[in-house]
Amino acid sequence: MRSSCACLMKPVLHGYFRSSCSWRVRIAFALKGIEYDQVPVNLVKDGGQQLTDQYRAVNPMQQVPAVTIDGITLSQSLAIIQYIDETRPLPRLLPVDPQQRAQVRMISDVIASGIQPLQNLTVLEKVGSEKIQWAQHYINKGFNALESILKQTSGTYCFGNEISMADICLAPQVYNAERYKVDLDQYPTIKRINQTLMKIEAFKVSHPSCQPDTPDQMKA
Ligand SMILES: N[C@@H](CCC(=O)N[C@@H](CS)C(=O)NCC(=O)O)C(=O)O
Repeated sequence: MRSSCACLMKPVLHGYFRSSCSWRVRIAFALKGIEYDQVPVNLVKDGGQQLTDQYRAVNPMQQVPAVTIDGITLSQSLAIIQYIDETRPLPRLLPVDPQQRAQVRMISDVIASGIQPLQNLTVLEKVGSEKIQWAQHYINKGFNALESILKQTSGTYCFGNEISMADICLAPQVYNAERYKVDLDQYPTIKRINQTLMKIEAFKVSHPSCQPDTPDQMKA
């Protein structure tokens, strides 16, 4: 149930500076010019603060991000971004045309469902000593598909010449790829779009290197 009072409160993002899914939400807030508060959830400290009973009450999946907004708490970055887009319409993060909208969702899902979950902390812990090779393998597999999709759909950005949810997913995934030393020269379209995105203020201010919980040694 939404109350008008809740709509006046700043959204609260439960996130982690280095989490690519949290960065997606930070980019969306920045593009929309929405002020929000951050509650850091350290995914590694004390065995992982996402695993506490207190945080489980916020997000039963025990992952970040979660956002409290307009009196409700949402998890799942794409659901959060689409809620923000539907309730704070400009600038639009998804096209109006149903076919174009579906293509933006398709690109976003290739990343959010097909690539990112395979580098999740809990997954990599199960993989054990081969974790770097595992992460590289699945990022390369996903980027091969993504590169061929983007060759068809991209202009300046992932879908034509407007920034969309697809770009919001792309930049954090490229950040993860760099972290796992994936050779991005194999993916010229992904690399080109990412270089363009990295010059945009909303992507810069939301970057993992400059968040309230970024450790000093990783601050830009
Ligand atoms: N589908 C979820 C995925 C969320 C997710 O995987 N979050 C990661 C950080 S990017 C996490 O909290 N990992 C904690 C863990 O693996 O324990 C979303 O898009 O929000």
